[in-house]
Amino acid sequence: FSFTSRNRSSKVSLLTRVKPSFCVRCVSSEPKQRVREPVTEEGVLSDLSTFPPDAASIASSIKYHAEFTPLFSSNNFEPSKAFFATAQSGRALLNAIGNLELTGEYADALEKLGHTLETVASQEPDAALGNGGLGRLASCFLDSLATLNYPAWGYGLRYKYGLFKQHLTKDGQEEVAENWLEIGNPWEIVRNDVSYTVKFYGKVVMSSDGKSRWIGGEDIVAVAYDVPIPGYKTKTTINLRLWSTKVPSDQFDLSAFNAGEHSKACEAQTNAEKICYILYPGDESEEGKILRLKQQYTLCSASLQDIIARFERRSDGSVRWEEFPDKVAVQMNDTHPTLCIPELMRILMDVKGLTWSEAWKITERTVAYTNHTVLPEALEKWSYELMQRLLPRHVEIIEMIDKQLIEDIISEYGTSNPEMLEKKLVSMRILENFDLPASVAGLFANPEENPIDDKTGEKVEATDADTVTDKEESEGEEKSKNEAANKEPAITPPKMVRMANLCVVAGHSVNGVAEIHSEIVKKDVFNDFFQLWPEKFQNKTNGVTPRRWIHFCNPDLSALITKWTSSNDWILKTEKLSELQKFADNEDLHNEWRATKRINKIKVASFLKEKTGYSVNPDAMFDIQVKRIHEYKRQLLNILGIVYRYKKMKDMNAAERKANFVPRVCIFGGKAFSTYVQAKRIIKFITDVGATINHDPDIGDLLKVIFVPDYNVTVAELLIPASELSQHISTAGMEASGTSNMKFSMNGCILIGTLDGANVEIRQEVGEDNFFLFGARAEDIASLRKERAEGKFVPDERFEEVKKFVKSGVFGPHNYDELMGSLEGNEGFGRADYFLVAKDFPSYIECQEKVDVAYRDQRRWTKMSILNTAGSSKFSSDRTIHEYAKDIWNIQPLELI
Ligand code: HBZ
Repeated sequence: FSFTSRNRSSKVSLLTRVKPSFCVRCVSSEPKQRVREPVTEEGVLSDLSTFPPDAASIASSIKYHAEFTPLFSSNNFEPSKAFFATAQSGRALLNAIGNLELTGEYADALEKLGHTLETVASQEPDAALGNGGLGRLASCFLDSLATLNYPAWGYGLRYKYGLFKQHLTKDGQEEVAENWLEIGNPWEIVRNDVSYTVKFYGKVVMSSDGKSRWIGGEDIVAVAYDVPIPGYKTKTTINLRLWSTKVPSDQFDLSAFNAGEHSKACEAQTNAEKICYILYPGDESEEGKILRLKQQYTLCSASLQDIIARFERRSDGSVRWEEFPDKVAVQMNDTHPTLCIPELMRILMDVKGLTWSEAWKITERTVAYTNHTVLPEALEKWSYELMQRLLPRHVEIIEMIDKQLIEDIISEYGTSNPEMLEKKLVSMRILENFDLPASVAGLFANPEENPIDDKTGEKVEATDADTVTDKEESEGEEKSKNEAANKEPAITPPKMVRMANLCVVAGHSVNGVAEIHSEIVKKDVFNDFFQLWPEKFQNKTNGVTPRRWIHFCNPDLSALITKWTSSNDWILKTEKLSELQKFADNEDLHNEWRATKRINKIKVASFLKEKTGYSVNPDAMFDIQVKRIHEYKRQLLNILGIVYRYKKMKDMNAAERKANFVPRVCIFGGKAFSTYVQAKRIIKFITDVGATINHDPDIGDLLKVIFVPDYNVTVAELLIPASELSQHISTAGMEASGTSNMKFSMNGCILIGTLDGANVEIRQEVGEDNFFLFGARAEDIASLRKERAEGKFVPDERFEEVKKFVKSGVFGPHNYDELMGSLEGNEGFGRADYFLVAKDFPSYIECQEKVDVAYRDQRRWTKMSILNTAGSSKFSSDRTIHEYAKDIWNIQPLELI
């Protein structure tokens, strides 16, 4: 959307969602003062000095926009000095005009044109350029960066098809591609003047000056699409730069086309364009793997070229590379942008002529890494062979970094304990399943025979007694040959590149995203690195933007908070939310609080009716679990708890049922990755259970189970304000943080959860009495799993009953063998209840009974709800961003003066 004011046209917008990547910042030497840049080729992005325009001019702008989308003119561009990760942000319109405080004017203007703001807003597609928490976190960070006037940019890929749309059929989830760009995207500005060549394949050659040079075999072009991100109540608008890929114009094979070989002529074009077709293309096939690696490299290469070009432009002809890290920070949002490390090294050495050690110092000071998962299967590894084919020079650099790491480890630990040293090397090396370099291999060949003097680092000469005779040696060889002949041929494990290890080695900072998670990162996932470099490790507890997640999505609650805290300052200073504590028992607030929640629940009831056909009672408790479907998040525990409840209800007469149970509407939502079979079975099971219970006349309004199709940011904005209980019930130690837990708590929802991720801190902040806690603790999980695997665990009788009930066929002809089997650890059904559903089941259902008791006492419940909102101030992404800025990026806000 373009707002045209009297004498200037500025474009202000927000994106929807994008796969996350990384962040860079440049630091101005003059903090607190925003310097007007000379005109650059980057054009105008965010001069908002003439805002707000009046309603009439907005109306004329909207009308104008409907007919013609103007290209951006190129003056007065005020680029931010830093950049950050890409994001998944849901719809943009209400957020953008809300941040600019133009919602009223905009609504008036639309009315003059015969439309309501609500209808117009609902037309915007929820572009899905991210997967879940990771991408949405980056969006919240962009909102906070802009709001707090930090000089930061986001970079990402402009996928044509983001995350799939989820349809629910009788067989469960069906994925449907959605071209969110089909009707055009008014929030983006194509920058044909900002494009970079990205190379793949080819070979490395030595040039005459003795330097390595990479000659690429396949070139593509990455073109910038800019998405402005306006901050709240500030003139600052930052940029999210998304890359779209195409073939270089001189590479279209005209003669092939003219000769009628149309497909051949278009091949290069398709190859280039498919890099940005979809988010997370399936990577089971070799082609899929290549495509994903191409995506990652495109993002890293184009973004770094862009950053470096900007740094050079601002250096006024005398580039001092050693200052690069003072001006630029790259925050790698998970491991997807890891290739930034060898790419920055390559550019600095091979293109800018720096030495290895100069380039290494700069790279180390520039990049930092955020870890978002402890699941070993989610820590990315790439096939060495594939990477070497696609990016031969980068692999050389990675090998050098690996070699340097080996030297560092040896110099730290010495060689007197080869066993310990070997363990360290095996766990810490970037290259997995590789032989040791010749320089150190001798240490481990036969440590007994080749001791190394710790002090001199030299081999101690073997004595006569140690010497193996030729005969003994050949006998030994013969024996091994015979053994080998009798054995299955040994499978050589594939050589891999461990991206997370590379990030930890090269980054000057490594952070987890909640206190407990950062502790696990130090004590477990990267413990060897922590022992070597303890100073690198930090915690940065996640946060969410209170603009989108309270103020815009829950306007009635926002107004209530403003009324009871006497100002709307809390939107920027969330610590003011704690002022609600003093009214936690106030009856008037209670009444208003409950009325607000009820209005939100009524909206959800009509949404559910429209999407699923089910009618629900708005006076029932709204109990919600919405998140990606994953075994560790334990949607299975939730639904088995519901089955238990249902079974108990069935065992009672109508009067007993009514007396014993609080009516509940249990809402699920979330997508399963298309190849994650078990997650898809969970969806199917939930919908089957729902179909039975919802049609059972004995049950009526006492229990409804609804799976909301196609859960996305927009659906979250509707459900969260209506929630009363929300479930964050992952196996302890497995959820890095969670961010929806923060959004629910802010909106006065009470959480039931394990001591995992940010739950731990939420419980601390809102008070133990205002959080329903159950389940095993993270520190006990390993021994519980062991006990389970050894067959020592005896499941609770109630759990066994529930499984039997499911298997009896109440929920349809399907037998759910695979799902139920996974909880028993039967042969063929994977790891024996690895996620400890059976173990936590009794404490979960007992905790749910406490929830019912609390809900019956509406005064108690409302107080708990108020205290959740009041205690949620820590979870604003403004707090998180201030911490990143201070502890990792070393940047200051730059206010527009
Ligand atoms: O990042 C999530 C964590 O599960 C969640 O606990 C945390 O709150 C959030 C933000 O820190 N992680 C993801 O969403 N991860 C991914 O989406 C992902 C996707 C593909 C991968 C790896 C991770 O290859």
